[in-house]
Amino acid sequence: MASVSEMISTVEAAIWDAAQGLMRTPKTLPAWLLYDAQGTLLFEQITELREYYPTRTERALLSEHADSILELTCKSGSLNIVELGAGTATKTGILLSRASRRMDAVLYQPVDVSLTALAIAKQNVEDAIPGVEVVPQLANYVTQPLEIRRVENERVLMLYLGSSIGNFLPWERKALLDNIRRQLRPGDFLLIGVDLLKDKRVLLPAYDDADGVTAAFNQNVLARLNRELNADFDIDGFAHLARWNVGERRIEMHLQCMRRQEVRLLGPDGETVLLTFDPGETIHTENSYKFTTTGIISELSEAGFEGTKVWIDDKSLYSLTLVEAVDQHKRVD
Ligand code: AVJ
Repeated sequence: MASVSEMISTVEAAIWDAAQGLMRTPKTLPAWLLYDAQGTLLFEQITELREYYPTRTERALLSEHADSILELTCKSGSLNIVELGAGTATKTGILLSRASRRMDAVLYQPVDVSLTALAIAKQNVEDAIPGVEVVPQLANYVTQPLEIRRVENERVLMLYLGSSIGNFLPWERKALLDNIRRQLRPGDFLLIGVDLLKDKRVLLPAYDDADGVTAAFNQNVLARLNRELNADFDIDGFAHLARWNVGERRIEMHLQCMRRQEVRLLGPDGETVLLTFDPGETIHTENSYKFTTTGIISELSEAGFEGTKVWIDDKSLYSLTLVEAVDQHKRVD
């Protein structure tokens, strides 16, 4: 397994890679860049905002249906849970503590790009839930293969919560689900949480809160480039913009340049790169796709998952979908 310092330098190289999106038109940055230590903390604050319903709705669904989920997925006395984009694992705690009450052994393997988040996750879970072994993995689950620890014939329950899959374009989503399926064995489970399609009057405020926390979260990506690539963005010169793209069924976050700016940043070989931003020009920093239950089920089935069970809250804001990996050869399409 790669050492932590090796993994960190991989992340650093990826940041320079990510900055290439600023040299193209239209300017873009990948959404994962939002989650450095500061961004992770700001996102935690977002999840507690009145306007941001996904986290609390998902938490309620998890706590209401934890026993059904465990009933369906635990076929023996122990459980092996892998979580993609685990963050600080606050929601997972519900499932883990119910699991630890029912099982002799629970192994929890959180995977995230944020070292800060993983450290908090490990601490939180180990302090609060005795009997759960936490094995964190610093990895970008999109670009890097996972190293899932297997316990003999144990089935894996993979969690992909928080509608994180909504960050990806449809073709990226397909590649990601195919990749997830390849890392699982027939009989393993995937529990995926997605934000449902709804009125933009509910969606937009969730991404443009009155307290400006989402704005700070978005602007922090420039602060990160200032810190990590020695860039000199005038951050206050960029305004947070949340848009509902009805055709694509996604919320977009942008940073809109208020006045012309020239920005310098340091390239990997110490060279200075000059970027110019025109007034009104935006940097597209995130997509957050919204789903229908039939849509997500068909994407999962295309990737080789079946046996669907869906849980939805009474306002139809959010859904949890549980599927089982099936033997690709035995599939009938
Ligand atoms: C963590 C990607 C699911 O899209 O709702 C929250 C991130 N961005 N507010 C989302 C986010 C702005 C969040 N995801």
